[in-house]
Amino acid sequence: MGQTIAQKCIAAHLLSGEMIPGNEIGLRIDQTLTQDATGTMAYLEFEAMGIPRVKTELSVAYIDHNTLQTGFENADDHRFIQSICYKHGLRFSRPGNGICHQVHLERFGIPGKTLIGSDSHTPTAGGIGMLAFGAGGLDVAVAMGGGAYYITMPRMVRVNLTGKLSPWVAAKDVILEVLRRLSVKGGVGKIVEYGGPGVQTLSVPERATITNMGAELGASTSIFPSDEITRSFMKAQGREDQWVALSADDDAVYDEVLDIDLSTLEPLAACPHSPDAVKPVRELAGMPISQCCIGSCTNSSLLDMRKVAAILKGKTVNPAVSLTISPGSKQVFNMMAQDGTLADIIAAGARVLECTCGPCIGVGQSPNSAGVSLRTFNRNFEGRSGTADAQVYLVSPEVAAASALAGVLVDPRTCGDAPTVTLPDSFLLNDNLIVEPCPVEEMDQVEILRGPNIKPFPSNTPLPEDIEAEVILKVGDNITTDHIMPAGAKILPLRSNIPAISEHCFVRCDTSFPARCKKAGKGFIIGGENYGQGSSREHAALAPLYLGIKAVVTKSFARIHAANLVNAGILPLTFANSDDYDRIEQGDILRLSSIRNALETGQSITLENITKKERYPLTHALSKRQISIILAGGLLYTVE
Ligand code: MIC
Ligand code: SF4
Repeated sequence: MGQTIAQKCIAAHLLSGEMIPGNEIGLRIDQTLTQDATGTMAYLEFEAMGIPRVKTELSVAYIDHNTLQTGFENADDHRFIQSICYKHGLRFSRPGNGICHQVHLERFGIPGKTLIGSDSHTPTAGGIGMLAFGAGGLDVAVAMGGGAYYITMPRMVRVNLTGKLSPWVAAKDVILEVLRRLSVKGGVGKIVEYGGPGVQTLSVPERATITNMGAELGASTSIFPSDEITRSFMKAQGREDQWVALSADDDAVYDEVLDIDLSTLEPLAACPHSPDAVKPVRELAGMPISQCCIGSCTNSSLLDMRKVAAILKGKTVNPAVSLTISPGSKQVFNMMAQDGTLADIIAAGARVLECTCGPCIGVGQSPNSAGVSLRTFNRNFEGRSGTADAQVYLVSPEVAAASALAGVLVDPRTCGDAPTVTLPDSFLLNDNLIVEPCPVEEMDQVEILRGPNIKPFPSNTPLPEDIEAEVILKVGDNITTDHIMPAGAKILPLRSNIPAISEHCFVRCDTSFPARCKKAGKGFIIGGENYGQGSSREHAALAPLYLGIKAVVTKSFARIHAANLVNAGILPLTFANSDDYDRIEQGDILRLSSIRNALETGQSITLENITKKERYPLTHALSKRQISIILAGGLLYTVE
């Protein structure tokens, strides 16, 4: 039987397990990446493992999230990460070099190789044919040390692309269409693979926009074939020698097939507050807007910027609108400066920001109260922009730029001819913001620079035999890690300080959560479907751990968050009958009796509601390996 692209990559990297959907498999990881907001923890964990040099083919640490530096914290973190990289054999991408996923695609991604990154949008590299996963920092630390990365063998979805995008319709509209059809839970437990004749009409940056937002489907990852288009992109990046062809076998078998005729698509928008609340732009046209933000790891390529510049050229941004532009990388920024597109953008009145995540993670540019913001980003969760009542719509760069001029949401198909822009035959190659590690013989002399905000990883004890505790919080469906552990300019500087950041845990849902946890000393969280979707931030597990949360019981979990809970030593359990969720109230006292024994022996698990005098059967998806991690109190206690 033939294989899919992902199955080929998995087979070539398989260290343990069988490639049967639902089974745990261990993969050899060729490359890792981190960004600064998750990186400090990942490197503290790597240090705790005592491994002198990274064992991967390539590991890169990017500084792209926390570059605001309103205090010493971020700058201290940058110096810490830089010194770690220098000593332990990683490349360091200095602040100003760009957003991790964009730079990785340009400079380091290799078709057929495996990559894990401590950021949920790591699958962006699937646009160049890499098998790339978002993971918690601890999993990345283990992979840097040469250990396997474990996932549940996913099922395979094929998105069959035919036709060609019409003028003014963009790659963003392709992934918004997939989100509209599949929803934010539709990709859970699956790898989304793109194929069909339509693939040849999409450039690598366009493919990367699509794989980037596969994260919003909840998919394990997304991947495109590596073909002649990939080859010319790599050639233009001076890396043709690293190109390999990669495609699915003709008789590959998929669990699900989705057909999309590109020529039937139209401009789309994801409405507040979920990436799958997708509507045609034409239905929303005329809506007044006050902000447009163009950039983020989804849409910040040179191609995107050139389209935007062509739309803005010779015009002025509407006085009611603030338009920000964040190029994805120094390469993009520099080329915009050289080819004049930057001048067109500046002349039109756009506010040009650094090439970082910026507004996407709430680091600046929060909209006005109840403001309508059009963003080319990938997430529009409530409050993520930093303004609690802002209305964020996710759109293509074309829609954002045309609307910024009009002051209202416009369907760009009403704006005349679409800009025709192309990618260059060769990109500007200048890796001077990548710092190489020190020679091995010098590493002992390298001092690690630590700031006072960097606090150790929270400790845990082995899982007790019985857990009796209160339900400190009950939440609904689709809780994001932005709810659990918010980001933004005020909270992000505390990413290296779990005691301090845990004061903000769940405050978007309930401001008294941290105080009530501390008072109770231990507790349960009850959640609905798709609990923990969104970011890979392990802080969404470490802060609850620090606050005494012992188990989270839900209707279902998002993949990366469930793995982070296990790594932290918090039990992720699910209701066998999802109606039992309704029977539990916040404040109820729950009990898990003989839980160690039940996990070790595979016996059924029952949750006792002492307050209501009821019992609910529970299930879990833990592998044997994960059970031993939970029993030990977390992954760090099992690494030799
Ligand atoms: C995000 O988009 O939410 C982030 C910030 O990039 C996160 C990582 C983090 O929380 O640091 C992600 O997507 O994993
Ligand atoms: Fe940065 Fe936003 Fe991309 Fe996350 S989604 S990596 S915050 S640009």
